[in-house]
Amino acid sequence: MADKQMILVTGACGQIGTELVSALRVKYGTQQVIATDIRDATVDVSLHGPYYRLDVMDKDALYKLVSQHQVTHIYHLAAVLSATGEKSPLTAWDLNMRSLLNVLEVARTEKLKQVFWPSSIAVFGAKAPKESCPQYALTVPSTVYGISKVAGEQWCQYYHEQYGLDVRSIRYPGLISYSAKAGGGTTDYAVDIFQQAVNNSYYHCYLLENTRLPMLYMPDAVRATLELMDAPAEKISVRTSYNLAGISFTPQELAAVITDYIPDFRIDYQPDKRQQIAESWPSSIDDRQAREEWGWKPAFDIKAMTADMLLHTEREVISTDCLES
Ligand code: AKB
Repeated sequence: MADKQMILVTGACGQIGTELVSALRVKYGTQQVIATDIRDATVDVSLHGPYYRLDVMDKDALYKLVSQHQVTHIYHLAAVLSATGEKSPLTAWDLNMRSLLNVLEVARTEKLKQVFWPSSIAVFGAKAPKESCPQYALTVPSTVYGISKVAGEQWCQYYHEQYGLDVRSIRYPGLISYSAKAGGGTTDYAVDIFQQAVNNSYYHCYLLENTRLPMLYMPDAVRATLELMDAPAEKISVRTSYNLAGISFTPQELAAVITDYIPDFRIDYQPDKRQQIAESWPSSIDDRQAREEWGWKPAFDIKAMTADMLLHTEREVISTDCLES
């Protein structure tokens, strides 16, 4: 039996939130998971449990919800991603940092049991190794999103060391899912390509064909998150954020696997500004520490992920009214 938890999720209508909220509700009970987002709820998160509109920049509103519902755990997912962040760097910095500090402060003062906060492979930049990028490689990012993730990781560690807050984090690679749109990231092509392949047998890719990036299928990402949060505290030595690896591939390799299912699928390549961001990131990640400390192991390879994505993309309509996160 899972411990009694009262969980609040920010950015619940986003790509991770949509699936994480469902998984948390299955695990802890529908009424135990309060989904929040700045926008109107999507059907997925509102029909199946409590939903509140919350701007996590509004510290008072956050405090109010936490105390009204006796929240014990927060999964803080609301964020501006890499590509959108470059369009408005100061807004991205402000949103990503201030919202995290609001969450850490409410967790500290209200004595919450745990906080989860997603970091990203975007913490790495040109000074980190491209292949099998280690846990403790240099983090000198080139995007404001990456800068906010490096700073956020340090704040998480600070709250753990200074106040004993049990805050845990994963450096997600590009996430691939069918329930909600990806929004504003550099790795979004690996989601959009499936919609376009199914509907038009054609995809115009904004990255070059040989751009290899670390990716992870959403069921693996959700399981990793739950497993990290469940792990005994003494197993968690990284209080910044854990490297996590799943599948590394190029647009050309992904297109080749899609062609096995949709033989007339065609792709062409025209790099835009996101190419530069992608080139600043590692192409594969060394996640030994997560494997050794809390038993992380991905289940999906590129073939299994593609088969599952195509199966669900055919059947489901992707909702378009989600916040990016
Ligand atoms: C992005 O592309 O910005 C995100 C990420 C890798 O964190 N998907």
